[in-house]
Amino acid sequence: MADKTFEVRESFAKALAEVSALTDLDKLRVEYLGKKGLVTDLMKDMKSLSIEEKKTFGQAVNVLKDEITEAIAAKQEELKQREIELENSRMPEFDITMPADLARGSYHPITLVQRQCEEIFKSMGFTVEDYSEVVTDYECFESLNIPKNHPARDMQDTYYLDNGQLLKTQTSAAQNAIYKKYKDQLVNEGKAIKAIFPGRCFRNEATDACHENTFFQMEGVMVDRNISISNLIFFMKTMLSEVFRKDIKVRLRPGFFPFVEPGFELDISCLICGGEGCPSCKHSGWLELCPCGMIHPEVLSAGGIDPEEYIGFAFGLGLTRLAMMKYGVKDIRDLNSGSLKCLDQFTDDK
Ligand code: FA5
Repeated sequence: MADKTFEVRESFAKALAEVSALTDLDKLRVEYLGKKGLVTDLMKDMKSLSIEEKKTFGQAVNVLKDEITEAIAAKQEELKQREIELENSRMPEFDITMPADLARGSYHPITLVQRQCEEIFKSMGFTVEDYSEVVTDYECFESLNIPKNHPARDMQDTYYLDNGQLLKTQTSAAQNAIYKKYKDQLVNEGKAIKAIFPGRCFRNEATDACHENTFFQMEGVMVDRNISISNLIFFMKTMLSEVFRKDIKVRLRPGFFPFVEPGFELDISCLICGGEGCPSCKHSGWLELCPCGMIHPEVLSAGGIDPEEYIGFAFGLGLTRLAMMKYGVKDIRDLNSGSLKCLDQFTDDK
């Protein structure tokens, strides 16, 4: 019987020496240690032996089994190591101390304009709020005095999700939450609500030089006891003169939005064509930039603020269009294109 363990040991050693891949090693393990393997078979042979022989033979088989198990584990380690070395030898050599041979990254022009606006409004006491892109119908429309089936919904072709939520079409969707967040401070501490909330908006629009289906807006609200249209105009003027640092022509005209009363459209003279008319301004010489108005009493009520006591203004700045005007980008679609040709140029403005 001792010969049998010797034979199995010899044949295993030979077979192991020929293994050069992990998959083959596993096959070998099954061939020797598996349920129907050669070592297991040896045990079956013990039936015919005396008790004394069984003891000696059993011990010999167990020793063999341990040897094979250890040899397989060692070979497995060796093969894994070899695979790693092979993998490393295929990797290109690089020196991490060398300067990168890449074009420099840059902030996106919309990020630059957004940050600039945030700084301007922060310096005037506004807080910067963050808000989600997926919102409820209540947040985006109903709390803004736009009930179901209101015609104003047609202006914002909306991407609805299966669960009834939607991709926000306007940053105004954050207004209700902001009022609720700060109303106690307003009432108990007499602290005016002054907040801006930049964010990405989505509308199922046919795109052109000044319309994208994904674009940025920055909402701003101020609520206190004695707010007037003059306050609104002051903040709009300050923001625009800080952003452009030069004289630009603006015009204010009546505009309808169910969540403000009165409402205005604030347009700027197109800086691409100097007001002559071009595709960027739909050949009108003016670009709609920042609708605004005095917050509708229903909207304040929905936010838990008593409209008999408090009043406020709101505006919805088109940040993407502002970036176009500031940097002279003629076609809004270039800004979302990921085109390095366009975006690389903003590197020095970091
Ligand atoms: C609104 O979205 C209102 N929520 C704005 C508002 C806020 C009014 C607070 C009153 C009070 P409007 O749909 O006009 O309004 O969009 C506001 C601005 O976002 C536009 O003037 C424009 O600058 C920008 N904008 C709108 N649609 C697009 C688009 N498809 N692509 C790029 N910019 C857009």
